[in-house]
Amino acid sequence: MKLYGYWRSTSSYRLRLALALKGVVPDQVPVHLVRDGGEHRGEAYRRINPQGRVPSLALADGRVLIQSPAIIEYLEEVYPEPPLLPADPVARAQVRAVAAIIGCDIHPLHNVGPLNHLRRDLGRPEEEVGAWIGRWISEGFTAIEALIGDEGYCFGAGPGLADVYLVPQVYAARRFAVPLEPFPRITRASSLAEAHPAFQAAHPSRQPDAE
Ligand SMILES: N[C@@H](CCC(=O)N[C@@H](CS)C(=O)NCC(=O)O)C(=O)O
Repeated sequence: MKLYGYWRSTSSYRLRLALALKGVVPDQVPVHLVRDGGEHRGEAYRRINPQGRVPSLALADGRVLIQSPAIIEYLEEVYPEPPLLPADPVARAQVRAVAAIIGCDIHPLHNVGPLNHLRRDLGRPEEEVGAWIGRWISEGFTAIEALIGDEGYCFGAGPGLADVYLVPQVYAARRFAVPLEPFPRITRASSLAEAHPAFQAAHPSRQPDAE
C-alpha cells in the first residue's frame, strides 16, 4: 500500500491515525502542498488523484482510493479490528456526527485552496484570514464540546473515529493559534489520545517529509 500525503495536512493525519490504529503500515509518498505552487496540482499527481488533493491510498493491486472519509470506511470494513465505531447504530451515528462536523464543516473552510483564494484572489489581509479560521474552528468546537463525553477519549475508554478526526483538528487549531481554553473536554480527549502510541506514530512531526 502507498499513502500519498503531506505531513501537516489534517486529512492525511486523520488517515495516518486510522491506519496506525488498525496496525496497517503503508509506504509513504510525500506530496508537497506548498513548494512550487503545490505538487498536488501537477499532472503527475492528478493522474493518481484527479481531484488533486491529499490523501490518496494506492492499494497493492494499483487501485487508488481518495477522500479520507471513504478511505477510513474502507479500512473499517477490510480491517474490522480494532473497530473505530461502536456497535450500537445510534452511538455510531453520534460518533460520525463529530467526524462530519470536522470533515465537512470545519476543515474545508481553512483548507489550503480556500485560504489561498482569500489571500491572493480576494486580497484579504492576514489578520482577517486568521479571524476567519478562528471563527469556524471555534464554532465547530463549541458544538463538539457539547457532544463528546466528559471523561476518557471522545466517546469512552478507547480511541475511535471521533478521536481520529479531533486530534488533527486540534493540531490545526494550535497551528493557527485558536484559543482552546473554552473547550476543556476537547482538550482532555485530545491530550489523552496524543499519548497513545498510534497517535504518536502518526503525528506530523514524526513523518518523513516533516519540516
Ligand atoms: N475531504 C477531503 C479533503 C482533502 C483535502 O482537501 N486535503 C487538503 C490537505 S488537508 C488538500 O489537499 N488541499 C489542497 C488544496 O486545497 O489545494 C479528504 O478528507 O480527503
